[in-house]
Order: sequence, then structure tokens, then C-alpha cells
Amino acid sequence: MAAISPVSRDSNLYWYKGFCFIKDMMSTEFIDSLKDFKIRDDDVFLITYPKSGTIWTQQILSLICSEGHRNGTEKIDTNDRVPWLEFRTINAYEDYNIRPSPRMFVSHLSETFVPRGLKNKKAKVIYVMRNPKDAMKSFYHFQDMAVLAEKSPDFQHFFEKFLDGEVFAGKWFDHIRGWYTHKDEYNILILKYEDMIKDLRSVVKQISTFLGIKLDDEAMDIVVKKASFNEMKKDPLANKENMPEDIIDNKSGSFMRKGQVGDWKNTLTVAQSELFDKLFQEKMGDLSLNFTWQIPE
Ligand code: PPS
Repeated sequence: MAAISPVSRDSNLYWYKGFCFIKDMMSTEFIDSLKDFKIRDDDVFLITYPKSGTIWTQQILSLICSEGHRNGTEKIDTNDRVPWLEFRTINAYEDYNIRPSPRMFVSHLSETFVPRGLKNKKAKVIYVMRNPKDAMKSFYHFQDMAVLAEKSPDFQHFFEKFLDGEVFAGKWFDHIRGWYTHKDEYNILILKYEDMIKDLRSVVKQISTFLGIKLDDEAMDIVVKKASFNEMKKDPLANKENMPEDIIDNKSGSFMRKGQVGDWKNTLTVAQSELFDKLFQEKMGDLSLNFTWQIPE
């Protein structure tokens, strides 16, 4: 059995097979069991590194797939429509095996931990990535709300923690590299947060085409409107205001915080940014991956 090891800057996390898990929320036995989770051909998995557009894409999937979500007649929590694969407490340990098809799931897992059945290339995977400087900044603020996270006293502390991967989900570089280099093994649509900011309608179209769902112009207008930052911030279900208090402390911040590209510029120093650029080049330079770091570029 692979060893687990402690995380030096957060005692609520542990390292297991190159990934950082939350002690109180997931055991190694449970995580290992997910490899055998039975996949159906019409399943859809949304996968992200944290703070990269997860709730946004959950909302888009809910809006595309459910007329009741679009017209507001069904008030179903986004986490029930697109439930977490690994955070079972959030979904009250629901037995996903008896959930009716088509099922949608969300996960922050790296490529090495997801159910093997996804490699049959029938079930769909949507992987969303965000430029890591903005993801890092968003993660830094999210620590204040994440009850189980050990808070960093200042940004420099978090910056080092993030680079070392001592946050839930481990190193950003590993997550992206793992999914990107194994993408051909999956029926996958790779999206970027910044493209969603630049042209949400096009991305919604891409997602609906990938899902094989045709929306008329009126339905498309509603999806794009209800997936906008301002609409989602007003919606308690999208803003995670209904999450259990022992998981998210809504008094310490707003989940829908800023929703911008380039907010990292207000926090990272020139030295931090340059160090990050150097590491990015070293670790990702061989991949044909470009990110939008600010708008306009
Ligand atoms: S989590 O905790 O990993 O599930 O967080 P995640 O949902 O991946 O990321 C949260 C950030 O996404 C922003 N967000 C949006 N930006 C623009 N438009 C819309 N509609 C939208 N919805 C969510 C959210 O504001 C967080 O980013 P920051 O930079 O902190 O604002």
C-alpha cells in the first residue's frame, strides 16, 4: 500500500500518491475505491483543479441539461444536480449507483485517481483550467471560508504553500500536466476559464454540442444570462450560501468573489510573478499550453 505523509503547512491535509487530501473528508480506502466506481456511457464528469471555474461550469451544465433550472421552477442545489465524486458528506453519502441516468459528477481529482471506466471513452469528461496566478489568488481568499483549511498568515506564506502543492488537490502543475498529457485516453472537452470570460456564449455552445444537446436561441440566452457572474452571485444556490457551516463559513467571504482575469496583479509582487513565470516555463514549457494572464493581453 502506498504511504501517506503529512503536509507541513496544513495539518488537516495528507499526501497520498502525489495528491493532497483532506483528512476529515476522505480516507485512502475510499479514494482507492473510486477507481472501481461503475461508469455509465452517458455519464458526464466535470473535473477541475480548485478555483478554476467549477461552480461556474456546474451551473452551466445544470442550465443546459434542465429546463426547470433554466426557468427557475426547480430549486435544486447545484451540488445535487452535479454532485461531488469525492466529497461524499456534501451529498449525504447518496448512493450514486442508483441515481437515474444521465448522471453528472464534479471532481477535483487528478487523472490518476478517477474511475477507470472513464477510459472507455464513452462517458464524457469536461476539464476546465484557469491561469494559475488567478487560481492561486482565488484559493488564497477561499482559505478564509474553507473551515477545514489552515489559514496562511500572509500571501507570501500561501504562495510558497501553493508552489509546494500543500493545498487540497496538491500541485497545480501536476494536476494540469496529468490531465493534459493523458487527454487522448478520454472523451474529453478541455476548456479555459478565460475563454468563458471572453465569450461565454461560444463556450456554452461548445459544451452543449459536446453533450449532444441542442438549445434554441431563447434557451441559449437564458443559460448565458443565468451563468453570468452577477446573476450567480445573487443566487444563494450558486453562491454556496446553503453549504453546511462546518464546510464553508459564508460570514468570512463570498464564494463568488470577483470573477476576473488578472486579479493576481493586485496581489503578487513582481518578484513572486517572475519566480512563478520561471517555474511555469520549467514545468510546463514542453506542453503546447497557453494561458491568458490578463484581459486585454
Ligand atoms: S472551488 O472551490 O474549487 O469549487 O471553486 P471554483 O468554483 O472552481 O472557483 C471559484 C472561482 O470562480 C469564480 N466564478 C466565476 N467567475 C466569472 N463568472 C462566473 N459566472 C463565475 N462563477 C464562479 C469565482 O468568483 C471564484 O473566483 P475568484 O477569482 O475568487 O472570484
